[in-house]
Formats: sequence, C-alpha cells, structure tokens
Amino acid sequence: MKTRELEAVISAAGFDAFAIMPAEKVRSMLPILKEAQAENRYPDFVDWDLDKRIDPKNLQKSARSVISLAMSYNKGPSGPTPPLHGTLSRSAWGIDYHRVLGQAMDKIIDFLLRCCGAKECTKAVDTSFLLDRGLAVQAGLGYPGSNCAVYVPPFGSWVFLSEILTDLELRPTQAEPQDNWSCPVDCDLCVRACPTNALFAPGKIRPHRCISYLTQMSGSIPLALREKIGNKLWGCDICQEVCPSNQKAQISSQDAFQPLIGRHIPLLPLLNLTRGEFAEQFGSGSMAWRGKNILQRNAAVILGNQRNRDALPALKKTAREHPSTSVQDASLWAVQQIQSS
Ligand code: B12
Ligand code: SF4
Ligand code: SF4
Repeated sequence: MKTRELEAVISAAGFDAFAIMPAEKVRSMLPILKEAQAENRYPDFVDWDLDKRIDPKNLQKSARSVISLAMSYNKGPSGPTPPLHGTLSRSAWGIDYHRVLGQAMDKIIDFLLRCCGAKECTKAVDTSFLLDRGLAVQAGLGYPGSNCAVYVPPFGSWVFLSEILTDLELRPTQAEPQDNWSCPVDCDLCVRACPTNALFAPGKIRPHRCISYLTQMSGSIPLALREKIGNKLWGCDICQEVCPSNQKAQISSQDAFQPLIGRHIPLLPLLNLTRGEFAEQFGSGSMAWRGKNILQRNAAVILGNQRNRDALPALKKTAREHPSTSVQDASLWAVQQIQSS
C-alpha cells in the first residue's frame, strides 16, 4: 500500500497530522508513570496497570503498527468572561471529540480493511487504557511541552490525539524528534501560570489539583481550591494559553469544534436546567458524560467567585431546593462568599 494513498485518506477523514510506528511498548513512559504512582500523582479515571498501558498489543493482540493521529480543535481564544457567565475550555466548545475522532477513524479503518488487506483494526481515543500522548511522542507526531501537553506543529498543543492499531505492517514515518521541537530554553510560563500549583515542575502535574479535574470530579470541590477555579465552568486552558508556542497555532478547519452554545455559558439559567433541557443543550458536547449536577455545582462555585449580588436569589433557591447535596453545598458557599464581600 502506498503511504500517499493512506495520507490522502487520513486527511480526507479530517485529521491534521499523523505518524506511524511499529506496535511496540512505549517504554519511555514507564518511569514517568511509576514516579506519578509513587508520588500519589497518578490520575483518576485511568487503568493502574502500567505494563498494560504501555503496550498497544494489550488492546489488539495482532497489532503490528500504530497510526497516531492529531486533529486540531483550535477555534481561537475564548476572550474575557462576561459577568454571570462561566468559561469552557476550547476542547469542550464543539461536538464531543470522542464522536468526531471516532467517526473519522472509522473512515480510515474502512480503507485499511477494504483496500489494504488489513484483517483487524482497533481505534482508541482518550477512554482506552493506552497513552495517547506517549504514543504520539514515540511515533514522532509531536513533542511533550512542560505543561504536559503534546505539541504538533503548526497546530500547537490544541490537538486531540487518537490512534488506530492495525495488523498491517506499515512503513514507520519519521520517528526521530525534529531539531526545533521542544520548549524554548528557560521558559517556565506554564508552570508559573497554573493557579492551583497542579503543574509544579516541567512535565509534572498533580492531577487532583488540576482545574480540569476539579470541574469534572464528583462530590464537592475542596474548599481550598474553589476560589482558584475562577470562572472555569469546564476544563482549563491556562497552561496552554500562556505558552508562546501556542500563540500562532493554526486554526482548526473542523466545523464540529465551533462552539455549540458559546465560549461562555450564562450561569443563572444553567442553575435551573431540568434533565431534559440539559440533554438538549449539552448532550452533543463532551461535558455531558458527567451529567447536569456537576455543571450546576461548578456554576454555583463560579457565581461565588464573581461575588455578583444579582446571583443571590437563584443561589439561595438552589441551596434550599436542589436535590444534589454537592450543588446545595456549593450554592450555600457561594451565598456566603457574596454576602461577606
Ligand atoms: C487522565 C487524563 C487527564 C487528567 C490528568 C492529566 C495528566 N496530565 O496526567 C486531567 C483530568 C487533569 C486531564 C486534564 C487535561 N486533559 Co486529559 N487526559 C487524561 C488521559 C485520559 C490519561 C492521561 C494519563 O494517563 N496521564 C498520566 C501522565 C503521566 O501522562 P500523560 O498525561 O499522558 O502526559 C505525559 C506525556 O506527554 C509525557 N511524555 C510522553 N512522552 C515523553 C517523552 C519524554 C522524554 C518525556 C520527558 C515526557 C514524555 O509527558 C507527560 C508527563 O507529564 C488522556 C487520554 C489517554 N488515554 O491518554 C487525556 C489527554 C491527555 N487529555 C487531554 C486534554 C486535551 C486535557 C486538557 C487540556 C483538557 C482541558 N482543557 O481541561 C487538560 C490538560 C491538563 C494538563 N496540563 O495535562 C488530551 C491531550 C492532548 C494533547 N495535545 O496533549 C488527551 C490525550 C485526550 C485526547 N485523546 O486528546 N486529563
Ligand atoms: S489545566 Fe489549568 S489547573 Fe491544570 S495544570 Fe494547566 S493551568 Fe494548572
Ligand atoms: S509555556 Fe514555555 S515551558 Fe510551558 S509548554 Fe510553553 S514553551 Fe514550554
């Protein structure tokens, strides 16, 4: 099979970049992951078995090659948050990326099976145990920044990553890192900008302090970190936004990542959404998986941070009447924040 043909299919499917590597273990990730486990910095929501995570063959035994893929979601900066609004990270503006990348990978898999003689192909994006970033780096698709994100020039770090495993033996693409692919020497802007000190050293993160995690976790957000969340309703882009390498990142051509509702979400209507209204408004985005109460809890925290008295009646009502204790708790906290300001 000609690499050019595959390249054309990958591009037509909507991906901005790809790299191919043999389906080998990502050994370079093992010490990084072990250290994270030993220092109690290993993320929730992911498999604890490291030997399993580094080996693509654990997802598809017959795999001989990995196609690592990147799709830009960069639709420009969000701009300042208007009063009584909460801001979404750029990755959450559009249609759920699991769906967008999943459907794009189906087109490539269809080509591999029908036209190239593949017998088995497996796709993975985010939710598999595999290391999307580690595979992208090992395949030569991009490089890891000090903010932990993988950069794929000229798209910066504003890319989703995914991979297709196939039993075909494909010719590996450039596997050596390119000369100019690294963080500028002496830059530590991302580490200094992190509001919670989640990112505390180059490439080292305490996930449980990351705003991205805090806005997705269940239960109540720890008191000490509520003010640090600022206006972030879902996700956090600070360590990517401050990065010089991201300032001229190419804009995504994908319509799917245009904001579905907006870059900033009005919070008072959000507090009162019913389950049906939530599904209608947020159902096609990637935030939907955590459900309505999580977003309503975050909305209450942001209103507390904004200290806008116009929010008091709605917050008092939620503190009294909302069925979720974490939403009640966040609303009560917000009322106290506003009243004490
Ligand atoms: C758990 C998880 C989280 C957790 C923990 C994040 C973390 N940094 O560990 C939380 C909820 C906090 C999170 C947040 C975000 N996430 Co997340 N997350 C994941 C998930 C499911 C697993 C990540 C994991 O195992 N982490 C463990 C650590 C040790 O490894 P790592 O994050 O993979 O990154 C390492 C490599 O880049 C590594 N590395 C790789 N090769 C090499 C080689 C060398 C030599 C070195 C030194 C380092 C190195 O350096 C990093 C170590 O710090 C992946 C999907 C997946 N299945 O891989 C998505 C993923 C990493 N997340 C993603 C995104 C977009 C985000 C957010 C930007 C979302 C947002 N806007 O809020 C933030 C960014 C926060 C940050 N600065 O990392 C994208 C990243 C895309 C990219 N271009 O890098 C992924 C790949 C999802 C996807 N398929 O696109 N996430
Ligand atoms: S996403 Fe936000 S909270 Fe998380 S490490 Fe980056 S700046 Fe810190
Ligand atoms: S802000 Fe600086 S140190 Fe951080 S990822 Fe960007 S270039 Fe690297």
